[in-house]
Amino acid sequence: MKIDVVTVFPEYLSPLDLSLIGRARQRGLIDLDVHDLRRWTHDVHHSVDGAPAGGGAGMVMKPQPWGECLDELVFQRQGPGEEKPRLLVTSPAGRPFTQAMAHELAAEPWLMFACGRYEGIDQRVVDHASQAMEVTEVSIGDYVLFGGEVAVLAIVEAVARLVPGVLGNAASLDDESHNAGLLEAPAYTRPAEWRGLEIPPVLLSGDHGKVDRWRREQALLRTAAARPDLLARLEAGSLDERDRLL
Ligand code: 6GU
Repeated sequence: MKIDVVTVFPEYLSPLDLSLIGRARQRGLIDLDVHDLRRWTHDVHHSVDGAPAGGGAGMVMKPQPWGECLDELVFQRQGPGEEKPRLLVTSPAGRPFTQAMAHELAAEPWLMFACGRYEGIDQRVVDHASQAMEVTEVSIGDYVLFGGEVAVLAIVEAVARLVPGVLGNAASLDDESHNAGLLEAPAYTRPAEWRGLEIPPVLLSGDHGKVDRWRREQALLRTAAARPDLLARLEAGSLDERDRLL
């Protein structure tokens, strides 16, 4: 998978060199480039922002550097018949990023992230790019960040671990979908007793049926406590008879 990230703070993306993502890059599973938007400015101050039309606080990113950036990275790089990237524009006003969207993005051959800063990017950048490629404005949650860089770190990590070969143990992905729509049960590892607290004995019983049942109950209890919205959204029929007895 090819990933391009365009930002005014390239060093903000340096964690992508580390750990599992860094290893996936070294192994050629992910081809990731980070670009400095200021490369496509022409004035001495390398300015990328301007006052909002209509007035108001903050600054808006100018369309010109983004336009020239996309011209170079997308249109001039494209051979005949080649695919275009899926463009993701970070914005607190975007579509909420979810595990379902992570799966959707993991199936794309080429992702390009445009990190918005200040009060966002001139809307014409999205409107113009939409004429040539699929553009999705995306948010990672209902809170406001200074810019999209941290959002891109989160999204790239969630997507990369779904790319075949990136995760060492593919079984952990199966486990996740098995638990679809519920939070995970709590996890423990030895010692069996630590500071007077015990691992729930069922987990040490060796009875896999009982362990599965216990995990299912814990997942339901945790979800009801922390995310009642998720329980309400569970597909009809996904709760079985024994769940109903809880
Ligand atoms: Cl993608 N960008 C910004 N600036 N704030 C956010 C966000 C994105 N997602 C949640 N808050």
